[in-house]
Amino acid sequence: MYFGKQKRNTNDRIPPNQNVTTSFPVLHHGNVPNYRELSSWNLKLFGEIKEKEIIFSFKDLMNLPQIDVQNDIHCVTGWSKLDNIWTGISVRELIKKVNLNKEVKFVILHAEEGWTTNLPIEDFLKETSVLAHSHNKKPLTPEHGYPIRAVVPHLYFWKSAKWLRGIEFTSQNEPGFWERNGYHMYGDPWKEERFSWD
Ligand SMILES: Nc1nc2c(c(=O)[nH]1)N[C@H]1C(S)=C(S)[C@@H](COP(=O)(O)O)O[C@H]1N2
Ligand SMILES: [Mo]
Repeated sequence: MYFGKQKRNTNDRIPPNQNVTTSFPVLHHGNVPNYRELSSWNLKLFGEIKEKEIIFSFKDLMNLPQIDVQNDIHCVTGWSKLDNIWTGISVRELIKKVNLNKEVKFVILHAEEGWTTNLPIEDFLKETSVLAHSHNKKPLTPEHGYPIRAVVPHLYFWKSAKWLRGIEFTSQNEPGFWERNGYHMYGDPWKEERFSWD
């Protein structure tokens, strides 16, 4: 599946003040988790949902329908990487397992070490959003988010939480880690929404 902008030429695919790289930079705050095995790993869905919380083991997640999505990613520090193929669980499939309360308007993605990021639920539910376990057909390396990372490619890449452990559904837009430190609450690369004052 290609959900990207294949009809546009390469230049039209690069948001303002971004430079294309063919490498895959590693960028994060904190430590890379070291998982020996995944038996105690889980993903918790919680917040304003009827079930209060739903816990998926790694195996539960891998039994959900898998998709491939191809897209471009844009880091707020100025690099863009084109034509990534991510394989994982479609967020739209995952969400079918949850009964959201009517007031839910946002999600907070929770990663290891308490790192968080916030985004509107409709952005998270786009058909391009995926909980990826593989990049370009290879399992994610520890630095890039093994075993599962979010990929929300139409927003700056800081919204794509590596080492995802929780998805919280909220009615209020609460800033995550970088958002509390001056980054934009939304982060549209086409509008250059880098910092809170942009
Ligand atoms: N858990 C976690 N996820 C994170 C970050 C982080 O600090 N912690 N940094 C974000 C930022 S700023 C970017 S640009 C991308 C980088 O992903 P990469 O290292 O796979 O290129 O991860 C995002 N996801
Ligand atoms: Mo970033």
